Amino acid sequence: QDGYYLAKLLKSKNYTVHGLVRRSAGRHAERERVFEYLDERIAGDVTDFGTLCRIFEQHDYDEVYHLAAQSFVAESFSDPFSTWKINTVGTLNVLEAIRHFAPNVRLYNAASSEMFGNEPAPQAINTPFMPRSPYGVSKLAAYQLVKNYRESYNLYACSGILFNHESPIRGEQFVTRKIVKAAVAIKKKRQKELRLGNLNAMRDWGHAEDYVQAMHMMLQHARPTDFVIGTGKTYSIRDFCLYTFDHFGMNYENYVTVSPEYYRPAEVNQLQADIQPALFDLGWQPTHTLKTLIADMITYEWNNS
Ligand code: F7E
Repeated sequence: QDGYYLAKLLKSKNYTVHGLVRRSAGRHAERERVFEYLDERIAGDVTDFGTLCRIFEQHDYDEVYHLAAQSFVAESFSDPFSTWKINTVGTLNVLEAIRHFAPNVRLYNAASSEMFGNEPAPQAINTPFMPRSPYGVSKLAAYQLVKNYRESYNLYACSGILFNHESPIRGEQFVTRKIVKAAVAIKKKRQKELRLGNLNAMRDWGHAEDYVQAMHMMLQHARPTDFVIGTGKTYSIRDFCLYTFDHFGMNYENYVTVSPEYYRPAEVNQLQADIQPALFDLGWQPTHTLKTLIADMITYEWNNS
């Protein structure tokens, strides 16, 4: 999702865009679509240090956006080892390869609001980090590594602590896409009910298309600086269900059931970004509200399912 919108943005600014792409046997249409704006696909994987070294040795990049991750929080509880390897060791591989072969590159690293855990909202750059999942821990270690490499080796390396961001092409396991997909399928009489986990968790949801703008702006900033990126608003999963089903004149309570299988061993209860530095120091602001985000997701789902 983020790679797609970022490549689209960079092409509109006349960049040449290379994407690091893992080999995959299948040709899933949605997976293919994310490559639409790439000038070149470079075969590789962030867990493979040798390949990263070769790539940075062979190309003279100006900017690197490190977005690769095992990004599903629930999966990180069932497979913490891969999560750590991809998210933390993967970031270390990128940093080491850049340090040796491309020390003048500008690096953006995708950090996450999951690093805050249950610290009281709103969360800011100086809020303590108390992650509640192997995913959050892996992202926090990667964030600290980026900071450490910036300070130790004088690299232009910074992290965006991004709160949840969604879009029509969000992965289908994430709660927003799951709700929108189900509401459309129920309206089209292809599905009868939707099973979800904790409806009381609260998230600060923005649109991925807005958030890639912030990534780009961070790399144009005079000094490498970490920023918190969100909308500053927070809503529950229940609110998201209510607005989405309401769009079709349906009451979500008639279709949504709560199932313990979707509960997590530890939950992050409320995320809400303090976006003052993003507004005033970075000059970025979101253009979407939760309702325009939902409308965008519904339109795509309706036309493509
Ligand atoms: O869950 C609750 C679930 O999986 C949101 C990733 O991009 O944002 C994302 O992480 C909330 C949680 O995203 C279901 O318990 C209820 O409280 O959509 P999600 P996430 O875990 O917040 C952060 C910032 C990242 O960095 C991550 O990479 O929704 N929830 N019922 C459910 N969640 C899912 N997936 N499925 C359910 O049925």
